[in-house]
Amino acid sequence: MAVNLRALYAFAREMYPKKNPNPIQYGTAGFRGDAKYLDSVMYRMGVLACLRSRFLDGKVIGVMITASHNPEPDNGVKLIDPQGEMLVGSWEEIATKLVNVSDKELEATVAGIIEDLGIDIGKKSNVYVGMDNRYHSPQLLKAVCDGVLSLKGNVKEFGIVTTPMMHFYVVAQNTSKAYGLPTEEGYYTKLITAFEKIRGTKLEKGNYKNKIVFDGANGVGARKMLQFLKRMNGSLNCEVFNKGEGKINHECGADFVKVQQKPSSGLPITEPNTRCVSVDGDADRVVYFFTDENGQFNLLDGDRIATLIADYLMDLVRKCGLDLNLGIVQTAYANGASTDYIVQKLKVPVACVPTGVKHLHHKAQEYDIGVYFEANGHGTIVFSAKAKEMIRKSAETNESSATLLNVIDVINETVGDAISDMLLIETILHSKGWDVKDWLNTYVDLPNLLLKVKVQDRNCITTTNAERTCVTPNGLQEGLDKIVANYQRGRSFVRPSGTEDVVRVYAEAASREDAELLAYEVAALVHKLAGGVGEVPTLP
Ligand code: G16
Repeated sequence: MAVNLRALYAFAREMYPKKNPNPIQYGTAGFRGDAKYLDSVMYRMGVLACLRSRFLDGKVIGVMITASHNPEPDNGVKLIDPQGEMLVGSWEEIATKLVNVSDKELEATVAGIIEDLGIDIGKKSNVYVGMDNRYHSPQLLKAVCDGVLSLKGNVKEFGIVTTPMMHFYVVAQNTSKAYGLPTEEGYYTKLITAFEKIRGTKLEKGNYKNKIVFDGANGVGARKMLQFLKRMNGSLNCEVFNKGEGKINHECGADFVKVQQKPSSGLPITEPNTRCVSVDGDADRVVYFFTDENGQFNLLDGDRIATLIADYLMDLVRKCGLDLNLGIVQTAYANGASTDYIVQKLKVPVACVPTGVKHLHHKAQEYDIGVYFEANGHGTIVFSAKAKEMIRKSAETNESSATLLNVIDVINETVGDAISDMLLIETILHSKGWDVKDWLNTYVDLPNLLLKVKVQDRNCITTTNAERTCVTPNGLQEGLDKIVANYQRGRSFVRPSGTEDVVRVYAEAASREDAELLAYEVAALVHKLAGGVGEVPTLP
C-alpha cells in the first residue's frame, strides 16, 4: 500500500527538529542524555513504537520516559515489547538509525523500514506512554505522542508512573487482562492482595519487626509507595522519605547507596539496625541497608536479594513436592562471595551475562524458575508457563503450592520492580522471622569498589566473556591482569556504561584497603590507555 508520510517530516521540521549533531546510541536501557537534546529522539521513538505495534499486529508497545538513576538534567526513553520485555535487539539497531538521520532523511528512512520489514501501515497500532516526575518529562511525553499520531496510531497516556507499572500495563493489556487489569488500581490490587494473603494477620515473627524506612530517591517511587500504603491498612508499617522535596537521585536512592556504600541523606534514622529500603528514580531497582549499633553501614544489594529469594523459593518448591529447576542469573558485578554461596551452599546453577536486565531476563527464561538480579538491585523472578501450570494444579491440594501461587502474584515478572521486589523480600523475612542481621549473616561480601573514569570516547573499550575481558584498546586486559595478580582474591573488570558517558571500573579483593588500591590502579590504567579526560584518578 502506498503510504503518505508527509506529516512525519512536517512535525519533525516544525516541532521536533534534531538539535544534537553527535551520534546517539540505544544503550543498556534505551536512549539517555541531557534532556535538552531529546525532543527529536522522543518524537522518533513515538514513530518507532507505532511501527513496531503495526509490525506485531496491533499489540501494545510501551514507551517510558525516564532517565532512571541518572541526575536530574538527564532524561531518556525505554521501549517495552508486548510481553513486557525490553525492546528486542534487532529493533534497537533500527532505533539507533532512526534517531541519527537528519530531519530531511526521516521520511525516506521510515519508508525504508516499512518496506524492509513488510509492515502493513494500514493496520491498527497501539502505544502506551508514561513518564517519571522529572520537570522535562511532560514535554518529552508530548513529543512521543506526536510521533505516534504522525503515523495515525492510537496512543494512551498514563501520566506519572514507575517504569515497572508501564511494563505491567503493557502485559496486562496484551494478555487480555490475564496478568491483571491494565490500570493503576489493577496494579496495586494484584500485588497488595497477594502480599496480604501470604502474611496473614500476625505481622511480627521472631526477629522480624513490621517497620521499614523507605527512601524514594525524590522520584516517582515515593509517590507510588504512598499510594500503596493508603490501600494497605497497616499490613506494612513503612515511613516514606525523599518524596520529591530534593533533586531526583541526588545523594539518595538505590544507585547512590550502592555506589557510595553509605546511607541516603534525608532519612532521620535514630535507631540502630533500622531496615532501610532505597529505590532508584523510576523505581525499577531496590537495595536494602542498615547501620548497626557500632555505626557500621551494611548493604544488602541485588546479590543478597537474589540469594534470599532463591533460597526461599527452593524451600517452597521442595515442600510443594514439584520437580522444577531453579537457576540464578548474575552479571560480572556480582560479588564473588555471593557466587560462591550460590554454588557451594545453595547448590543452584548460576549464569553470568552482560549488564542490562534485557540480557538477564532472557537467560532466566531458560529455567522453570529463573531468579535474576544485577548487584545494583535491578531484577525479578520469571516462572515458565509449565511451572505455573504445575503449581496451579498442585495448589488445589497442597498448602505450600497455594502459597507459591500467591508469591507469583506478588512478583512483577515483566521486569525489575522495586516495590514488588520489596514486598517479596518483606514476605520472605517475615516468613523466616528474620531481620536484616540474620539476612546479612548468610555470607560475607568481599570488599569492593565501583569507579567512573571519563574518557574521550568510551566506545574505544570493547569487551567479551560477559564483559569480564577487554578486547580493546590494546594492552588494557594484559595490564589489568598484571595488576590483579598482586591482590589476594583480586578481581577487576572495566566496561563502557550504556547509560552515562563514562567507563565503569569494578574491583574486589580480600580487604577494603586492597579493593580500593586495586580499583584506583585499574582506573589509572584505563585513563592512560583509553584516552582519559582530566586528572588521573587517585585514591582520595
Ligand atoms: C539500567 C539498566 C540496568 C543497568 C543500569 C546501568 O538501569 O536497566 O540493567 O545495570 O542501567 O547500566 P550501565 O552500567 O550500562 O550504565 P536503570 O535503572 O538506570 O534504568
